[in-house]
Amino acid sequence: MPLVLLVTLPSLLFAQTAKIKIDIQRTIGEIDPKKKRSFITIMKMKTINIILLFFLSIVGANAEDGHQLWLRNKKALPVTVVCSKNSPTLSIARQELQQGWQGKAGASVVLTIKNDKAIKGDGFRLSAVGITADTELGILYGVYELLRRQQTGETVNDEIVNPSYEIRILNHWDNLNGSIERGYAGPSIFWRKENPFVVTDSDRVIWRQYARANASIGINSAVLNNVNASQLILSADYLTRVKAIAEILRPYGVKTYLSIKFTSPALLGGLKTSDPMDPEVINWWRVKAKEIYSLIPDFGGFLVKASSEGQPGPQDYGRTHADGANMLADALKPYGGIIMWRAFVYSPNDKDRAKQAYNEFVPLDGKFRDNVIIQVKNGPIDFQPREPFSPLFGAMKKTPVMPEFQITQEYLGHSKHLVFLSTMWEECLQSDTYQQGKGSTVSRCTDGSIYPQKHTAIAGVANIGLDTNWCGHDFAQANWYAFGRLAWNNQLKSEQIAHEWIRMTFYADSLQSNNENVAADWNQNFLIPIKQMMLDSREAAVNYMMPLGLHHIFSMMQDHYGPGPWFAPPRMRPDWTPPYYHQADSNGIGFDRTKKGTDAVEQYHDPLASAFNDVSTCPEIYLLWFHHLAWNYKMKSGKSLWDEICYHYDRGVQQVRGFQKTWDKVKPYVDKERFTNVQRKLRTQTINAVVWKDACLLYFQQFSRMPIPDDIERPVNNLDDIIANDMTRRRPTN
Ligand code: GCV
Repeated sequence: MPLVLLVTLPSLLFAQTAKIKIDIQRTIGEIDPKKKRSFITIMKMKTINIILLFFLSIVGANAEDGHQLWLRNKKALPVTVVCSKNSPTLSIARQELQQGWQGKAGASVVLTIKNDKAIKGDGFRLSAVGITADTELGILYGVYELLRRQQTGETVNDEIVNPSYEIRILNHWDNLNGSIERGYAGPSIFWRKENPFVVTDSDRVIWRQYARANASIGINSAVLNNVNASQLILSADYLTRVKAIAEILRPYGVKTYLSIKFTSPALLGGLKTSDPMDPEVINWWRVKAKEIYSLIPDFGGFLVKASSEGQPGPQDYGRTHADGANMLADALKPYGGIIMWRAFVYSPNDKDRAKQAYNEFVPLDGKFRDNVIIQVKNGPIDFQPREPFSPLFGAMKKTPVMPEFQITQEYLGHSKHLVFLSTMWEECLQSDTYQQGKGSTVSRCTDGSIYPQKHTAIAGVANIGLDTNWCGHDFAQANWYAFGRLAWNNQLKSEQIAHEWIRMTFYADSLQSNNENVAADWNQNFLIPIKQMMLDSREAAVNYMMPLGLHHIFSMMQDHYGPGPWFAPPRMRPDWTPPYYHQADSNGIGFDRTKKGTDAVEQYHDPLASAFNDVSTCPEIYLLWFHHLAWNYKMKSGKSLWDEICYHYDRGVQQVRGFQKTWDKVKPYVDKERFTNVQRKLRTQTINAVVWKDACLLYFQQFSRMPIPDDIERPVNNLDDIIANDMTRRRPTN
């Protein structure tokens, strides 16, 4: 805050308060005595508000660049930490308690490592006086939980807290030259083009901060490089750098994994083939595994994108996914390593891309080694704003399947749009597959509750880069946070996650007084509206991008940012063009995946298969995913399908405008930097939402030939202009 304001504000405040006092005295003499009491109350409130505003203006003036994420420095109270052991992890635990204690001043916390049958894996027993766990990492997670509860005002009862998944992993799509595929927050924190093998102090600082942030939300693993992998990652120089990274991540419990290229034996090792059945290839991987584990004894394993989107794989040698995965699994087995084999496969020849992963993988159920997990994207296509869950989650009985969520907003406005993804992941995790009858949710099918699984895991494609605030958008940090929290507890509600994140990210140190008015005011005027904005934000994006089950109608298939339902360059493979997905023509719109169409519904268990198949029971959120319907099809609301589409696009625009208003109102409660950054991004988002609406309505109107309902804002863009100038150029830079 400028010095001049610091000096003048108190005197202004004093003058204003004194004036109010005089006003009160003057006025109450003149008014009806019955009204005096309420009048005095109002005037007192006015005084309190002014004091609060003054207070908040000081708070708001603190510089915040977002780098501290949800771990912002707090004024810690004194605490005594009792722990009979010592280790790098335990000293982090101790230090975190001492630097962040918000409980009773002078309290003692006892950290105890001892076996307890009720505690699983990284879990712990929490009480007001201490934490017990089987492992040091359990202690560390318990410490973060305790501090979080203190900060968010949650109670601490005597309870066991166990994680839902054994492996809670971030996938970094970071290339070895420092760029990030689908990254919108600057270059990689792990790799760079210049001096790639020099490990600097600032590398170590950022890796440590990264590890701490992950540990604080329970993330315990990271794949350091892109699934579109270079064979070079397995070369000696890169492995030495991986070792350096692993050493920093280790005390925080973050295990290192790598993505590998299936043809590394040929490309890096100089072998004639990379056929997984070839003895030399098998041996090459064994030797490589030995080399890796000699450098990184706790190395986690490999993530593999094979026979997918042009990446080489076992099918190039006439082998199956199981042949490829098992060969690698055998190489890592002696060291306890794991193979995460991705099921993201589709070919241009298939009539329906949504069916392919299931068709390829279900026949292989039971054929994988027990250290292989199949990694499945939440939906059957590709991280769209809304998809039904992938039917593979309800299909495999003898092979563990792990969900892959996308934290980076490839299809949700990059780091320009405010979209809280927790609600989308919650929707997926809570979807019922009916695999073992009612209640077989995706969460239960993947966390070992339904079938015993040797390993359980969940992955999130990271949104992290070298940007000061890590994620590009201040609110995109909430998605990293939410992924960690859901990976730890897949039954959490987005409302709670948003609440925690806002409380930890925005509640300023200087607000941490015992003044109830300050806290109540902050809750009422900041926490509640901002939480609501976050909870509504994903649905808003669905509304202005692709409502009612529409999907993959983006422009420039390499960019996936703006609208492009028209995009179909000659000779492009059809499943890389939006018309393949929306199927709009003069008869109607939508992809017919019913029994009369591609029969994708058949990949779901009943009663879902029948519900999706029947237009009258298909949830409207998935309507055009499963059905091709006439433009005048009558919706449940009584409106025609065309009108309903129009109203959804319009609602999306209005929702984002509402977010702008919400944000502008909370200005006194936010530091200037973050306020301005978010305000600018919301402006961009609104401009973009209008373009999405205009583009889609004007394009589809060519087929529907129906008017845009009167009460909806008229388009402000012309379709030919939008097509000619893609949105990347029309959005302001921020
Ligand atoms: C890493 C989509 C993305 C690609 C990504 C791929 C995948 O197609 O556009 O960038 O590649 O998914 O998940 O492998």
